[in-house]
Amino acid sequence: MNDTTEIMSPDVRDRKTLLELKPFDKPIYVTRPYLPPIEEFAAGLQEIWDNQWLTNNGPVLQRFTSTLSRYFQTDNVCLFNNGTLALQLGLQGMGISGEVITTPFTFVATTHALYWNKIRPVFVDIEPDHYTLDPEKVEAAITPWTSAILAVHVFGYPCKVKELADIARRHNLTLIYDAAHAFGVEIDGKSIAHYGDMSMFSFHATKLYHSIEGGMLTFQDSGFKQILDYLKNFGFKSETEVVMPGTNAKMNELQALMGILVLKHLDDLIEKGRAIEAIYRERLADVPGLKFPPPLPPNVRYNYGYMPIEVNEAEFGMSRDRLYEELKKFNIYARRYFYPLVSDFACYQNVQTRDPLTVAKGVAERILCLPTYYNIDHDSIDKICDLITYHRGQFEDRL
Ligand code: T4K
Repeated sequence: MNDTTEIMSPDVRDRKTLLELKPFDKPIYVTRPYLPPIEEFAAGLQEIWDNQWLTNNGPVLQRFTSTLSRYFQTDNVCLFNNGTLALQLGLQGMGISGEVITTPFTFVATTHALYWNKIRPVFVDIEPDHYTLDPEKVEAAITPWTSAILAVHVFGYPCKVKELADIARRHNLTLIYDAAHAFGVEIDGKSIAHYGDMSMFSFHATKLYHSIEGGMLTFQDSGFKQILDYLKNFGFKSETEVVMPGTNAKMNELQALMGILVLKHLDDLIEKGRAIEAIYRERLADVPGLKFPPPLPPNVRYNYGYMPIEVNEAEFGMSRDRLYEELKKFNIYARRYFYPLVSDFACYQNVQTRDPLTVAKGVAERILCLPTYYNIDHDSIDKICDLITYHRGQFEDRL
């Protein structure tokens, strides 16, 4: 063993040459939607054809609602045509106003839902391990105008639910979770849907669990369901009565069918994601300049919907953006979720933010979500790791 080899990590020692690494024939995306066996979908379509009923609280939608009620062990579920409208209408139905404390490290729809309710977002910083709202920063940002906290279980990583619940209780604030990424996640054997006053789940095609497009609210107050049913159906109470200015946010029968079918495969999808994450973690653990979120505590059941890593340019020898571009040359489409921060988008730049958002700004510069989905084969994951390791190796050679 010579001196140079001694200081190299095992991954770097085993690294492939660029000649051995060829671009993928087909694009490797950050995610792909799970598609159930087409025969199962066809059988469901036949039923929809027979019913000649496509939307407006049809029988498949009703079955889907009962299935989810059983899954989440609550009747307090309401389905929508997407997660954005679910959150927007949930906020509206709860009468949230004034200021809401929220995270800038999320998909822009979280903040848009506030905007459409004329609520002022108050962005505060996240914690560095799992990127969820920092409870201390939340407490420091409370003013007499604060009505709620809107926290995001980003990448399916649970927020600090106990601390946030405690703050909400002490300051009499409503606690709302954007759980768009967190279907299937549990804390202490209890679904994440049961934390806070209301949670929104997205069933968009890019999510681990999906219904093509779709969204769901779960909530604590059973009286709230009636209001949500009005809001998503133009405010109709009966054929001749409109009790509030609602909109059209109904889920249709085809979405509901997909949702029912994908649910049957959820455990398998989670298991496949777990195996993929294990390969990434093993292959890239010792690569300098790459950071994985620390493993979650044993009381959390995770869903493995995303595979975020952080790229530290100084140690990795290449910026996150450069690595993202290099991967693209090999037909690998990793994604920089969530860069830019929502607070940096043109439409929110004029929102006054007292918190310097130091952690969130750093994470947004370093974050990269690697491909993970049920039918990506393990050789492809290995090849992505080879390529990342190759780039770090190039840097090591230059040192
Ligand atoms: N809150 C949070 C925290 C969210 O992340 C989201 C949505 C929401 C709220 C709002 O929920 P929804 O209203 O969407 O239900 C995607 C999704 O469109 C969006 O739902 C999601 N978050 C966000 C994180 O990601 P894009 O712009 O990255 O999607 P797109 O079209 O670039 O797709 C990503 C990759 O997925 C593609 O490169 C290829 C693959 N793909 C995508 C689709 C649609 C497929 O293979 N097949 C497909 O059908 O936003």
